[in-house]
Amino acid sequence: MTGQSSFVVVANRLPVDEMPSDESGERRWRRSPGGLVTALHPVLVQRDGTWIGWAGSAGPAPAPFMVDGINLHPVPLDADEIARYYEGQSNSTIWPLYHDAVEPPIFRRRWASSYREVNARFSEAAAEVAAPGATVWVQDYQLQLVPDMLRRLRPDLRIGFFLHIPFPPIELFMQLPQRAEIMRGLLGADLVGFQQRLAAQNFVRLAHHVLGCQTSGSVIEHEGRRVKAAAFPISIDIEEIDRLVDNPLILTRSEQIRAELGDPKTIILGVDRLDYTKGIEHRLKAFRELLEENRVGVPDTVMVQVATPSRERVEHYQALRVKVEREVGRINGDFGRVGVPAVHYLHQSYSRSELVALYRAADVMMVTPLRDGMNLVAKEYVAARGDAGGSLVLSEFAGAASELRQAFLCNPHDLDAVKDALVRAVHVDSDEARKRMSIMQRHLRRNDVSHWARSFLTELGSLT
Ligand code: ADQ
Repeated sequence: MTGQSSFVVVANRLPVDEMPSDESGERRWRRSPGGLVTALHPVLVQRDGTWIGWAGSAGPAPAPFMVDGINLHPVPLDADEIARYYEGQSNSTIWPLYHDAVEPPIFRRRWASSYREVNARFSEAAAEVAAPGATVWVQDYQLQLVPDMLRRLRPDLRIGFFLHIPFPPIELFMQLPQRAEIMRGLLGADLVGFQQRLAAQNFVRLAHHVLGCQTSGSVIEHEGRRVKAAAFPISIDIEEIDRLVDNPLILTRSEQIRAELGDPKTIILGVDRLDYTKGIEHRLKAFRELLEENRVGVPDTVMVQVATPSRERVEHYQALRVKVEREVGRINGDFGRVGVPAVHYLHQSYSRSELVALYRAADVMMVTPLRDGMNLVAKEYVAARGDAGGSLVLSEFAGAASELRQAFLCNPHDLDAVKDALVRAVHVDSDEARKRMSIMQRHLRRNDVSHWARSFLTELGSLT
């Protein structure tokens, strides 16, 4: 059972969005925006690669198809599996547990067994399309059992795994009823990549603690093989942002946004998926206290919070939406004026160009997650500020904080620290702001998403 592709990506979702079907009723797709697919596109095309993933709707999967030179191999999920494997085990057990349990993880045996079944299905699909000796790159927390399952089906393959979210310390990971199974699953890979060095170290320690593996530095001995764990901090598609920023329409749009907001002196911006790990409530509370203390005031200063709809059927997310919207209402009730709200709250998705126009309009970008694997919004904001304007307030608990050291860093749990960082970012003199921004931009230019993909694949290819 071997296929044609010498390079295979396995991810929960295919990198395409469905468009309305054409007149003959044929389904139509377009490549979704995103750094991951942009970075992998050249490798996929050059090596007749295949991307395996779910197409996004419940029921039978469409037949394999091709978009932009990439072979797409859909894996079906039925409604029960979406509820148990995806919303349950992936997003109500693993997601909160791996993010410091900022919301309590929920453990259900039925979810775990659905996760196992779906992981087996993805593994079988990969085993079917991979050519002899192919490289397979498995992505993220929804598919942690795939490396081991796939190795059992196809010992000839070179298997990499990359975790986009944090990997927790021993004390937290040990809560997981499937802890040994997950560790064995990941150790099926030759190379396990993380966003942060600390996460890779947690993984090595856990391999010893849970399975009794011998370890030496970043190498783990498992079932007679050597598995390497290392950090590969993900990044953004700089060229895409450059192209957007170079478009005069976007700069016009950004001026228009400022005018629509009443030409305030300072625009503070937040852009996040509406997720409890992103610290949206803490940020709003910090802004409210600054208004109460008259350290900032409407209409000179306004805040724009974009909160992208996310995982709307998961309970924690429904509760978060209510809390965030209540807080926005409270701030606007207390501090807004007719026609001038203090917080503009937008529960919507945007095009890439509108997002970049917002980045260019914002004087201060607030990225204050309680825990985040990387946080690409922080990197996108810096990349969009080729004018070296603007300031970034960044949580120490975002992976991006290890690289963007010139941001105004703060502990999002310490409200006074968030307020101080915000005030410093609002009042920083323009020379200093420019210097900070330029250093961070230089870093991103050398470390974009193609660099990330190349480093991972080179390391995977060089392992013996
Ligand atoms: P996310 O938790 O989704 O990613 P993030 O890294 O910030 O978080 O990426 C979000 C992406 O969505 C950004 O590219 C952003 O521009 C886009 N986006 C956000 N709001 C939008 C809106 N309203 N409209 C359109 N686009 C919007 C996970 C991990 C992160 C890790 C990434 C990549 O949680 O820590 O950085 O994967 O590995």
